[in-house]
Amino acid sequence: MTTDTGKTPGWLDWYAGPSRPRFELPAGAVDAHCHVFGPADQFPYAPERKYTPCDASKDQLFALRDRLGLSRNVIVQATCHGADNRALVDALRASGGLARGVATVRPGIDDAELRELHEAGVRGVRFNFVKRLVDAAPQQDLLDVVGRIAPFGWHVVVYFEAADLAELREFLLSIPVPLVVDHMGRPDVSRDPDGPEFGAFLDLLRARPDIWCKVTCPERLSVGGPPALDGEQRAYRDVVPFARRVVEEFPDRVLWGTDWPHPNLTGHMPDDGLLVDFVPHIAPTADLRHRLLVGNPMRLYWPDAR
Ligand code: 0GY
Repeated sequence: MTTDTGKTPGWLDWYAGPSRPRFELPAGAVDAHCHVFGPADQFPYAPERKYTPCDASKDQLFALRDRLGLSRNVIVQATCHGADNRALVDALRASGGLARGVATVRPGIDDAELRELHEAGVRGVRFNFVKRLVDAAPQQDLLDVVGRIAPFGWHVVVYFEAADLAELREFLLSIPVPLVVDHMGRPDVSRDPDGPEFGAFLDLLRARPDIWCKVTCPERLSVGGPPALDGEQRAYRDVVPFARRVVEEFPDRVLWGTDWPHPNLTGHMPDDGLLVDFVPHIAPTADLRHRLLVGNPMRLYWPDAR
């Protein structure tokens, strides 16, 4: 439920003053999943939104990037801005080439608008199937969007929950451009990583070599809760077997990101520094970490960079 004047009741603000990670990121590391929200007085939230967040500006995002030791961002359009990509484009333009974007577009968008998005740094569109976040869009509308963006060489980022994969699988596999799946398809991590639910997700990744996976959001997926701040990195341990499985089987098509400013979390707001410290648990070798944090996102979003 949202109000016109303020944040959704119970909204948790992002964590100011995150710790500096103990894990030293490789040079050139990319935060491949993060958002900007507003500021609302400049970039109002969409009337059809399902929540009203706190503002989280481009400057605050870039400050986080620098504090954590990251080099680049992939900014993903969040549902609270609907298909109004102005805040996203503003952030991309201000980034000096250090950010790429994933937009939300409707089928009626014209080529001039798509070109403008491309020039700003957009390289994909997001299809959100999470029922609490959006009203369902007809699949034909989504395929029409795919037809429009394919000539630009863009991909489709998909966000769905594990319970909906069986119903979506055929449609997802029919999308004729690369796919990037958010947050490992949101597994229920209280289940067995070797069980049928996560097995179905791994089978989706096996079905096509151009399906990528974000091994993101341990703070969202964990049922074990936040880290015990006892000097050892114990955070989100229940997510490790899932993420590690994906990283080890698909090392060349995994991406990592903070998900800052962490919309719709209940319970706790993560310290983004600890999210960086989580990386070595899911990518246990320097080679895997380099692919996850640098090589893969650069290949997908900055293929021309040297
Ligand atoms: C995320 C997760 C969420 C929200 C959105 O676009 C969005 O509103 O993606 C969520 O609530 O799970 O990736 O930021």
